[in-house]
Amino acid sequence: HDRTNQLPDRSTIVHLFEWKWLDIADECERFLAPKGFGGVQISPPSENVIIRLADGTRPWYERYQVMSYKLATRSGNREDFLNMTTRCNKVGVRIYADVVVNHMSGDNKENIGTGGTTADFQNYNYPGVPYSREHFHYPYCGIDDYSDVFKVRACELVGLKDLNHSLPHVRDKITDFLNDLISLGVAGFRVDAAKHMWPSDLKTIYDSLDNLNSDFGFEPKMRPYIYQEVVYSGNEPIKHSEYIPLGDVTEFRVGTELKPVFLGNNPLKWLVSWGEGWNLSPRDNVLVFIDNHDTQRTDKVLTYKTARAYKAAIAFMLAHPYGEPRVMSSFFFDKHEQGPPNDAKENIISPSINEDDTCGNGWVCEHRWRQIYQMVAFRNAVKGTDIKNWWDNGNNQIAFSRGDKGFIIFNVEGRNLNAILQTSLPKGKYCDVISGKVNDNGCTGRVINVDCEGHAEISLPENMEDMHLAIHVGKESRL
Ligand code: LAG
Ligand code: CA
Repeated sequence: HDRTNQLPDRSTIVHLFEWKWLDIADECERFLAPKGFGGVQISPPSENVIIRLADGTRPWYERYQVMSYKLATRSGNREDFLNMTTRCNKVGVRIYADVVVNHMSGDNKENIGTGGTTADFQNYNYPGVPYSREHFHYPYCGIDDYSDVFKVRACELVGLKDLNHSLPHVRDKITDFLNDLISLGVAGFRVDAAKHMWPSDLKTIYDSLDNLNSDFGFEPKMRPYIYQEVVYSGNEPIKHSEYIPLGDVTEFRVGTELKPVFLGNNPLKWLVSWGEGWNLSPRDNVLVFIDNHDTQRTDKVLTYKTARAYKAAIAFMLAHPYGEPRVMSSFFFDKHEQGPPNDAKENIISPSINEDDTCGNGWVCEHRWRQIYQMVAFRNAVKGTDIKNWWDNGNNQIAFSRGDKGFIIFNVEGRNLNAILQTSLPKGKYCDVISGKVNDNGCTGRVINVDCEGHAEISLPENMEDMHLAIHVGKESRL
């Protein structure tokens, strides 16, 4: 396994945002494992405050307002959680928990959590943990200046009560919570709002974590994979380098940099130096993604709403060796705060699965889009290889191989692409994993012939459903 604790032949984590634990268990068995996904990032498992908006609906963001570390949310209870980790690990899919430990809730009209716990917000009293006033940063302040490192870490992020991690009691409660999750079979953590906590405090917490639980198939002495949410877009005093010695960091610039590229506003040829050459943090320390649950609600990145460019950007990210990739899987939303599909009793509605593998009931399920899950298989097939045969037309058409195992080509030029290119792949016929897939009769999409010298004649007309094409030596492509 690599540092992410995924199986050796896997490489991609999917964020099943707001999914229920039992649905995730089903998804691991029926789709994620067969398609080669390596892990799932789950929504925060800790009890959150129930928020009702003016129109009576529940916002997704209530899950970032903690009431206790009890595993009781709209995604499920402790038993459901164990069902998920057991069944997913059994089919080789790892679970990464989103842990919200920088803060508790904000002040809220209704005083009840998803597990029935109450609190005294004004008095900073959370008996469910327990925390009381002395466990929070004081004097109270809000984060109004990101150039002030002290404020970013010791003031309240959007009014959320800010824990003081220099106190052993606070660190112990958090450590117990994380170790509880480890005992239940998780493989690692997304540390929410890591930038808002001191690296030295986080180090103390991480050092106290148990090894992964071998009852779930982990080898002895395996450590949790920790990726820390540190939003950095340049020109800020808090940098990735402070957190990298402790674990990985989230590289948000992947999404913001690739948006203009795949919209045709920054020539693709520059991607020849993608990664550190674009001033991004070192590849061995970053989690990469096009969008997440926060950024998909802004106009900074590509999302399912800009599907053609989005699929290409994801394909590029998955085809490129830079970083450990995560793909987003969403529910449809019109309004920023809109929560997941739910019924009259406010229970989350499970996604339905259509004949063509896509989802219904309000779920986008980007990870079930052919152009996306087939690139997960591409990444698995080319694991361990470097970029080779870089080609560009000096502008908005590029192609490259991964060793002698995979080849991908993009056309954002606004005119047809016709070229004979070196792929380095073994002679044979390959099914383009973007326009189709392999079935009993061959390939439902375009077939590419590679000759005995590795050359292939490629045409990418400008008006195709997708702007890219990819082939590889795995069973999902080789005919
Ligand atoms: C994160 N990373 O550092 C999460 O990825 C992000 O989704 C969380 O914000 C944030 N940190 C805190 O965990 C989300 C929403 C906020 C929301 C917050 C708490 O983006 O909008 O704040 O969760 O639910 C909401 C209101 C605020 C209000 C606050 C407290 O939008 O106006 O002040 O609740 O009541
Ligand atoms: Ca803080």
